[in-house]
Amino acid sequence: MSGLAVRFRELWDEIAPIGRDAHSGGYLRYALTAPELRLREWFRAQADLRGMPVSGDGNGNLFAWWGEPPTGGPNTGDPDTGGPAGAGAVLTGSHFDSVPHGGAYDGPLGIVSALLAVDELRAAGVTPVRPVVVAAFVEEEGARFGVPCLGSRLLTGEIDADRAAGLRDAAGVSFAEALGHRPAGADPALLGRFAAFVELHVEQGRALVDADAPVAVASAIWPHGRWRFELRGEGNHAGTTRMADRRDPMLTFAFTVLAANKEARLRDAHATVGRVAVEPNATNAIPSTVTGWLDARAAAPETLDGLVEAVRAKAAERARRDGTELTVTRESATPLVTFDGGLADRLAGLLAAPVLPTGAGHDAGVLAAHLPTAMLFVRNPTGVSHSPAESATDADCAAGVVALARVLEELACH
Ligand code: HGY
Ligand code: MN
Ligand code: MN
Repeated sequence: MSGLAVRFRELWDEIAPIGRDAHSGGYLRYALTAPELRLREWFRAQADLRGMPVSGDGNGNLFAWWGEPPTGGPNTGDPDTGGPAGAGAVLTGSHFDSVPHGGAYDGPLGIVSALLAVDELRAAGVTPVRPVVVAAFVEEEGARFGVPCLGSRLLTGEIDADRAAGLRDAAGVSFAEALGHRPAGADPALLGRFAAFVELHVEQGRALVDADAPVAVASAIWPHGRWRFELRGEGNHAGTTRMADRRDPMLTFAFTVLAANKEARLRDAHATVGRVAVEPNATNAIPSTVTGWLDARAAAPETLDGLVEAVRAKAAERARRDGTELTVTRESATPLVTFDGGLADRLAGLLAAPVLPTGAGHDAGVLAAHLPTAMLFVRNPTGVSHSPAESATDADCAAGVVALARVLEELACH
């Protein structure tokens, strides 16, 4: 195994146990909970070992600076001096948080690889002429507070700080309470210091396996979003209520899930209902309410719109038949992201790597609307993600570090 693969494994093994569920082998690293807070402390310690000062933006995002960090200011920007501190910085990194029982690599691989890429450049005697900044974005998965890419949406102003502050987890804890303060919101001064963002991420599919390549460059992110389907009926006794007398929201919900699956297949799109809440959630009680979340994604915006509208219409039609009431609420949406073509082509040429679209959302998808942004994917032999089965070999992770180091050298060191 190469020296870099050994160094990767050593660093990786420092975080691998953190938040890992012994039963499933998956990770329970929800934003700002104990495991993720431990990872944030690990990140600060690693940055400290490298002499990289860590700044925050008041939204829960962390930034480790190789080169001159900004000073002062409410978040970390420095509007008073307006100084170029950190001007033209190249941002990299990713997120630590996971979906419930998620894989080890989704997020942390981008952060560990960025730290190792800095090590590689330093070992080669390379010094950046513009700062290289490693980010740890908060709540990328939206697994705790329900809005994905919450940290990067706050930084860029794509979500209102008051709305974010009031988001609550399943235990009723607000984001502001978990953060310890109201999030600071948009930080244009800090954002303006970044000339580009490059996020390395484990591939969430098998395209690199099929291409027999360890690393790819991203071309686009499918438009996608989350819609909450709330169905209200009449709670009643499972044993004494005749079938004809029921107003059962579970029946409407079941039909809605089948409709989502069919409408997605008809459009070559993706529809998933992986989360449901039932009240009162008792074996011998007809539910009073059933709430399900639709995750819908498609290659084109109009296909996505058509899919969601078709599912909503079919659910509403079924609700009328079942005597139930339906409310559909969009909780988050990400438009089609087309990464900076010039940057993608430049990196694909530099790395001799294939260029791939993805159906997965990322902080890079949010930042792409605000600064030149690129993504690197690292091969995942199983192609599976958001599951303990997610994987990557140390050799491919090392190849990802080498690729990221070359990109950072290209963007920040000349
Ligand atoms: O849901 C997604 O696509 C991403 O993993 N947050
Ligand atoms: Mn994910
Ligand atoms: Mn991710």
